[in-house]
Amino acid sequence: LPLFERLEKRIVDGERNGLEADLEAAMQEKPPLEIINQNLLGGMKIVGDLFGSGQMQLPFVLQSAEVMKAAVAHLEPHMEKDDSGGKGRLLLATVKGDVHDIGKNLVDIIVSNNGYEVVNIGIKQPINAILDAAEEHKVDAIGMSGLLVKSTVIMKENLEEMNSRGIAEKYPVMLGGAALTRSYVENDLDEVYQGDVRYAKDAFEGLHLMDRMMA
Ligand code: B1M
Repeated sequence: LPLFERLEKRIVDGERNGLEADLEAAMQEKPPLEIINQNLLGGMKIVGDLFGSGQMQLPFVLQSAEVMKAAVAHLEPHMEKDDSGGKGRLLLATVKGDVHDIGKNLVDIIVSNNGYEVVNIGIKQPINAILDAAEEHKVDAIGMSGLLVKSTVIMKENLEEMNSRGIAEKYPVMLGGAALTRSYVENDLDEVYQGDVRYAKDAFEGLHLMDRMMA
């Protein structure tokens, strides 16, 4: 197979052997972020479709996710960056009950490589842990990720909790993840939250949102 098709297939097949060599060759052709966006994410999309239609079992999805993570980790040091952190501080978490973190970690990479400091507290984070960390690290905004449909409900509950603690004005919130839609966030959740809540469809929109929210 040609290099870029092979890279996509490596994600689908969860095949790690020779991954680094292929990534090195790919970086001769295009920048790391283009490899992620154009080739690796395409592989993850196929995995999602195969899993969703019952043609792929969970352990294989996990293997694909691990190859994806290894690939991103290999590419990350080669990205152009402004790691000054001076533009503001963002807290990132995957919400309670949800383990998906590839997308959240991509947001971390893009945002922290573009002048922000990111406090990434990981997966399955209940609202108490999110708000404690936000307080402790004096963040300027809170980002929540979730891929399960039930995570969209958790996000709503989290916003309600922030309202009832009277801290909605203090923290603009950015939400992302495959189960969300723009209209759910910008219409339904916007009505719920007393502060500023916005939707990011991908990591770059996340960065642009930060630029707007921090302006
Ligand atoms: Co899961 N899974 N999974 N899974 N998994 C989905 C989400 C699913 C849609 C697959 C499917 O059925 N087609 C489905 C959810 C269905 C639903 O809720 N209706 C599903 C399911 C059912 C499950 C389990 C329940 C399966 C089971 O146990 N029977 C289980 C859930 C466990 C749990 O969370 N409690 C489960 C487990 C797993 C693995 C562990 C095997 C693995 C995750 C590994 C990991 O993340 N460390 C996994 C994977 C890999 C997937 C799919 C195939 C791929 C997700 C992914 O990484 N995509 C996924 C299919 C899909 O999403 N269509 C699926 C690539 C990633 C870059 O995209 O995260 O969307 P994404 O991020 C994007 C944007 O959304 C955005 O930026 C990124 C791109 O730039 N973004 C943000 C994301 N977060 C953001 C935050 C922001 C801003 C933007 O600001 C804060």
